[in-house]
Amino acid sequence: MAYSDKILKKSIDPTVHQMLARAQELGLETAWDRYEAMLPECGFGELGVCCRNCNMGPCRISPFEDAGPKRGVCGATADIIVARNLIRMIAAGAAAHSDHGRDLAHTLLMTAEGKGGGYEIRDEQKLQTLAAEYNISTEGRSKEEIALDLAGAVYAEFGKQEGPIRFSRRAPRKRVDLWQKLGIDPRGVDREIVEIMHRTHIGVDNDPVNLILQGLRASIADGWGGSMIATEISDVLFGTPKPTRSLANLGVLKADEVNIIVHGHEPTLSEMIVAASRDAELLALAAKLGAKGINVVGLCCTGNEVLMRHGIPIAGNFLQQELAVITGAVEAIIVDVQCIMPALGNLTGCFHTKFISTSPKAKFPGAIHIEFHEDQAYDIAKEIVRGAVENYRWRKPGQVVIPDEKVECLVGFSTEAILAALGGSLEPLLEQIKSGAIKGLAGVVGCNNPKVQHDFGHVNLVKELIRNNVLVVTTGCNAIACAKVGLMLPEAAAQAGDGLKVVCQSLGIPPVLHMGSCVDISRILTVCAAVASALGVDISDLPVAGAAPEWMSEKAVSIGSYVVSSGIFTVLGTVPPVLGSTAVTELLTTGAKEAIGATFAVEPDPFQAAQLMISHIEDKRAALGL
Ligand code: CUV
Ligand code: SF4
Repeated sequence: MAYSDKILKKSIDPTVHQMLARAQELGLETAWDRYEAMLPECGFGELGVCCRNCNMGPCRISPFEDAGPKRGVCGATADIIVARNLIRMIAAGAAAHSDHGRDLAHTLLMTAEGKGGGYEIRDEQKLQTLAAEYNISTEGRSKEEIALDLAGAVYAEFGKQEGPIRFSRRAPRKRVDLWQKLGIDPRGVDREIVEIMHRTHIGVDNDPVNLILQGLRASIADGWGGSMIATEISDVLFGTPKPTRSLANLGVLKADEVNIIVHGHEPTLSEMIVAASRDAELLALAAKLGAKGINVVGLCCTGNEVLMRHGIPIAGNFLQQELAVITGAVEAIIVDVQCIMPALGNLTGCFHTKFISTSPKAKFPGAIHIEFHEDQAYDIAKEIVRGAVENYRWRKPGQVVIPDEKVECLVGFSTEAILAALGGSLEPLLEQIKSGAIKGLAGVVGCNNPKVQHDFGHVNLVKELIRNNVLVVTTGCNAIACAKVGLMLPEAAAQAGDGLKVVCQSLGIPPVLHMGSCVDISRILTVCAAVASALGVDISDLPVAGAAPEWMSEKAVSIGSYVVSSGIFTVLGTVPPVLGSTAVTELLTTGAKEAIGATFAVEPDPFQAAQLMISHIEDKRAALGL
């Protein structure tokens, strides 16, 4: 079918074209329509020069040299306002990731106390490793006893006053020394977030550099604290991901089965929904209602979690959430927290689809709220799935349009799985990097954003990198974009440069490795730290670069900040709201190099972005004498 240019320009994904045409036919709006209706977006907001931090304002600084106010009512300049706004974004992002980590710590605690309604400790090996890291004795103790101490220890990281955050010591000694020298070694996860809110209150910190440094400190507490805790404790509870085959894109929805979408972030919910979908009683009920089975599929990061651990198919990334509903084939979309569009309430109202919220922290207009509690996890999950199954009878087969596209992928590359693929040590990877067969490593991550053509930046940046022998590790919505175009198959090695191709073929791995959800960017940090330590250098010395080609969330701002704070040059594909301050922009894009050994760059064109990353990698190789 031929689609209008208007539709084709919105995405490179054929399922998006098909479903946008379908939306048009049904008179339904999506994020793309709402984005267009929003244009032109607020210029002050875009530049970051609007301040609402007190009620003498709102104030906004004129971007014009010779006209309009240059100071807020309190006297704050554009530099101060931009810096304050930026670090408030970091605070929100770090809070989101870290609260996710805290919830996992809570689940571990309940499980260790025997009150985890169906959870168990699946990875004892990892439990032992983490216990050793925290100096928790393991001799002759049950896994529950060890887990109880570990849960207490990781829980305490959030409320610590003096630090250090244990996992931050996975960073090479040189990096930690640098953080300490700059005064940005985090003391506790919550403390750094709270301090941002304090410092950005009217009349507190009014030095842009001092503000940005606090932003970096909170972001480090996210990456090496909250997010890393989320990742590690999820592995203890649900198992550390191993290479697994699955499918990606909207075609994973099934015309003859009950379709349940898990959407959001925390695996505590999605794991139990998956388990409940295999319940014999519910399968029998589905059969009785004429469905061939119960098909759970994922969206966004919680989708990545169950994809990595159970091979649960992934229906799409952030901008596909509304499109999944528009297929008319979804009995329930079950959500917890983060990246869930409130638009789903109205939209599901046009279909038989039940929109079910589960977190006391996240309620939505038009949703049915069934609160999820860890101590009765399985029972609640079963009730939710039962509701979805019963809803199958209301599906209108005439309204169902499911795109055909579903693409195979090989996922599950946790740090441990990568080591296993390498035969147990990093040495073979280091050898390939030294020989130049692999030029370096790139972490490509982040969201979708209707400001840019959906998946265009993700896919083209990654293709360009592997073509130039850069091994790509990915998480979040970039990972889903890559899976959908077949870049996560060992066969995709054919699209890699000669050196990378041979390495991938001999190891049987794809040139693009799926490391998980956004909190799992902590896995990338762990790998980089291990490589740097093995070479006796800092992370900033490594031929490594990062990118977020289509980012949109505050979490992504925190991620970018901790990645740069960890010494990794990072290219953003959409412009952050900082251009209203030359001082802040220069600090982030040049000044930071001197201080922390890495900077941000902004480059919307993915081919140019790849060039920036490759030339950075080449400079680092040269400096290492490679
Ligand atoms: Ni990471 S934060 S749109 S899904 S990557 Fe996807 Fe969770 Fe951004 Fe959200
Ligand atoms: Fe205006 Fe200053 Fe108040 Fe911000 S803090 S709204 S710049 S007076």
